[in-house]
Amino acid sequence: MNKIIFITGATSGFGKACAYKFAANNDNIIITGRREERLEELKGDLEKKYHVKVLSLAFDVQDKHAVFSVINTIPDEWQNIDVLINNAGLALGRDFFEEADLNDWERMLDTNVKGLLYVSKAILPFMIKNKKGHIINMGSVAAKEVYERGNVYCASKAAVETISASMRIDLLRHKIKVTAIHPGAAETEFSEVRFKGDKQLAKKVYDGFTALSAEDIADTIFYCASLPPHVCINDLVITALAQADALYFYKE
Ligand code: NDP
Ligand code: 8X3
Repeated sequence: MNKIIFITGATSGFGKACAYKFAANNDNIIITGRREERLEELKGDLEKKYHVKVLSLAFDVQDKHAVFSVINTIPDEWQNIDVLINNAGLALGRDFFEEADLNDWERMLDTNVKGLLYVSKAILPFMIKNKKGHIINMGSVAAKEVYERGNVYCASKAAVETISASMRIDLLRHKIKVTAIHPGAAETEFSEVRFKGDKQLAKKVYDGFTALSAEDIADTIFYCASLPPHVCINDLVITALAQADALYFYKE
């Protein structure tokens, strides 16, 4: 197809699975994240397996100046971005409101909300110029229901849902699609990050049921991005069969 796909958080989980999915479709991929060595390894593998072009850009989405200076200097041949996948994000901690760490709250808001805003604002001029584009924002079931000790993570994803709805309205006149995807529990590095490296605690999250995989989410995003130009999936919730919403699971 040879579209250009810009993915934040491509060093792991959903973002990395998206890079493989779109590369397998012959699309050219801009992969981003903070861990440069992982980006270089992924770039090498995608180029070797799929013979597509890959541009790797290492930056922290929390760093406003880095976001704008990196994106503003993208080489000309990479500027016709067709799809932006705003996926970089994280949960930090699972604590009662009064016990939660302020630094965790700030990092979640800076990454999940402000980072998404910076990247979108930096890329939009390219899409507006081309009068086409598709922004896919990573929400969560945590945007739909608040759960105990989810406080600011849930709020950050509710913000992603609202920002997506607002973008969709404001970008209508530019013919830019906006899709928000809200996954339930998916086994990636997400819980290891949330529990700050405690692998046992992270693994327990997925005990007793078959969680979603990163590939399930990549397949869904690919589907949303492959619809005819006049069709847009606005808001999509996807969970494992064993999960009804953010709160209810059937575990064996
Ligand atoms: P992973 O931890 O596997 O991947 C997270 C990705 O985000 C990594 O590539 C990481 O890259 C990147 N990232 C995190 N912080 C930053 C930052 N400050 N700047 C740039 N990149 C950053 O988790 P998932 O793939 O599961 O999560 C992806 C998204 O999906 C997140 O927004 C998450 O909230 C959401 N989500 C996850 C669910 C799940 O159950 N797994 C369910 C619902 C939503 P690096 O560390 O190299 O910077
Ligand atoms: C990640 C899924 O249930 O941990 O957004 O909030 S959950």
